[in-house]
Formats: sequence, structure tokens, C-alpha cells
Amino acid sequence: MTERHIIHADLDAFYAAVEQLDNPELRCLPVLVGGPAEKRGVVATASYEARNFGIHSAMPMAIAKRLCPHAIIKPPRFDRYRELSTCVMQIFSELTPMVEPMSLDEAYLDITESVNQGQKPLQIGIDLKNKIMTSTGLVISIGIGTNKSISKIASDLGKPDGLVIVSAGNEANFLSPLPVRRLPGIGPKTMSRLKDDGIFTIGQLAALEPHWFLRKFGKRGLDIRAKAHGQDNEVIHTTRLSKSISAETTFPEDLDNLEIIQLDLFKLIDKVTNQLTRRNLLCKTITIKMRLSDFTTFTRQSTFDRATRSREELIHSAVNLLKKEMQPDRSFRLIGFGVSNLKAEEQLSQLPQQMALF
Ligand code: DCP
Ligand code: MG
Repeated sequence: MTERHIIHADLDAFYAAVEQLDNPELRCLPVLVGGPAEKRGVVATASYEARNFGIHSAMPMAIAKRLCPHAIIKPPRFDRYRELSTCVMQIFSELTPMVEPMSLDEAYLDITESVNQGQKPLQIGIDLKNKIMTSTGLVISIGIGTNKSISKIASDLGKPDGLVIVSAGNEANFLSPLPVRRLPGIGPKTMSRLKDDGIFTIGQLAALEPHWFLRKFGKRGLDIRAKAHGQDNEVIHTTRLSKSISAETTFPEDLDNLEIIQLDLFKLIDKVTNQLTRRNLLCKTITIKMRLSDFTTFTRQSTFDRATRSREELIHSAVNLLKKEMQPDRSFRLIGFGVSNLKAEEQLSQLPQQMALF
């Protein structure tokens, strides 16, 4: 494979940065976005000013308030975050069609072609950061390397307002002094297992033989070893977003009644099935998304044996998922419905005809 050039781009303290952008009086202040402490809410994002107090994402808001009593707490405005995310993704796609969004504020971009045509990765990175700042007012951190894993580590390392480039051939040197937790796929559990073996840096890990990785981690071990050496062949998956169709709605007030929530769910299912019909698609998997009053957000999925877009089947399956999540102490702010694992209808209808030939 010829050498690739991959960008990992990730907005800094995204939700909090948007609040500071839209409310200039909050700039340079500790800002927390999340659910209220009284409702057992958690921190979704802490501005970098708030992180100085030891506050981080997923921390209970009550604890965050104790660490920094003068922090300003804002409820999330997901529609606004989505709107800015769309602008940022649009800017990415002007640079290259090969964009893989990973979440609202993060994407991989393959810029190999631009580099092959003579552009310098450093200049591409500077231009992209400037463009996002002038068009949206947001700060983005960028990592550039020869594969996804390297560029992700590079963008994390430079935060906030980072631009870190790892040139080809320098991957192993770049990684060597870094702590093992920087490697994608090494969570706190794996980290503590490695610590027990006296392994703290990626360089120490990379020095071990393949059979050690196999013994320690099974098949996954060879993947970890390759990443520790700075190797990763994973490609950019550009179709990620169009592989699903979804709709969601935020209730005017929190709801805890199954019948009432169902009515909204049916409307969402209608919206999605209309889209499926229009695009001549069937789905195999459905997802419901729920946001509780404390802003905790989660999804539940169910997969059919065969692809469908029957309204009755989708409703039956979605309501089953919903019922399991209705619990006495829960009320809901938002519900979403989505379908994925999509198939074109023609592909399926061709099957019986082909079989009839035999
Ligand atoms: N998010 C969340 N709950 C989490 C982590 C993140 O709701 N446990 C949301 C809020 C973040 C957004 O997703 O603003 C992006 O997540 P990141 O992990 O990229 O974190 P940030 O952008 O907030 O900070 P940074 O990327 O600068 O570390
Ligand atoms: Mg981010």
C-alpha cells in the first residue's frame, strides 16, 4: 500500500465551547454543560477553564460543583450543537470527499490525494483550523499521520488548539515515550494489567514479542502490537452516515407515561418508514434512543431475521424495547428512532426469480 495521510480532527470541549461562543460573557470562565445536580445530572462537557479544577466528562454534577462552586452550569442545546457540527463536517468535505464522522465533533479525513498533488500536511492543517475558526468560531485540534491510530493519538496529544504532525517513518519514535493508555483500545482495565507487568510506555510494549501479546490478549493482541509499532491499516469509511435513517423528538416537558411516549414514537416511525419507502430501502436493525431527565442518553437495538419496512413490525419491535426501559423512577426528555443495516429492495426481490431458474 502506498503511503497515506490521515487527519483526525476533534473540536475542543465542544458543547462548552458552543456555550462560550453564543454567550460571550462566559468566555474564559469555567463552564459545565450537563444535567442539574438536583436531578443527579452528569457533566457532558467541561470547558478547559473548568478542567483546571479536576472536572471531567461523565463526572456527577454534584461533585463538579463541589470542586468548582463558581462554575457556570448550562443545560445542553443539542439542536445547536448539531447545527454547528453540520457546518464543520461541510468544511471537511470541501477538503476531501473521504470523511468519516465519528461523532458530532470528530472525524477522520483522508488527504492522501492533496498531499500527492504537492500540498504540505502542515499547511493543510493550518488552513483547516483557520477555516473552522473563521466560519464557526470554534477551535479544533488536528492530528496528522500515516494512519488513523497515529492521527487520533496526535490530535489528543495537542489538545487544546493542537496541530501535531507525525511524519512517515517516525511513528514508532513518536509513540515510544507515551503512556500505554494513549493507544486506542487500551482502557483502564488493560492499563492496570500492563502496569502489573511493569509496562508503562508504548515503547516498552512495542519491544515485546508477538507470542507475548497472543498469550496476554488472545487474537486482539496482534492488533495491539501493530498499533504499538505505529501500524494501522484501517481505512476511512465514508458511507458511515448514510447507512442509517433516524428521527428524534424532544418533549416540551419530561414524560413518564408509556402511552404518551408511544404516540411520539409512532410519529417518528412513520417519518422513518416514509424515508425508507421513498428510497426503496428495507432495514434489518432498529434502534431507539432515549434521554432521561438527568440527560443520561442511551440506545437500545433489535435486529430482525430478515429485512423489512413494515410499519407494524417496526412498531412492535420498538415498543418492546421501549417497555423494557420504562421504570418507576424514570422520566424522559427525548426519544429517537432509527433504522440501520439497510438493503435495497431490488436485491431481495431478485432472489426468488434467480432461484426459479433452477
Ligand atoms: N460527551 C458527552 N459525554 C461524554 C463525553 C462526551 O456527552 N462522556 C459529549 C460532550 C462533548 C462531545 O460529546 O462536548 C465531544 O466529546 P469529546 O470526547 O470530543 O470531548 P470534548 O469535545 O468535550 O473535549 P475535548 O475533545 O477537547 O477533550
Ligand atoms: Mg472534542
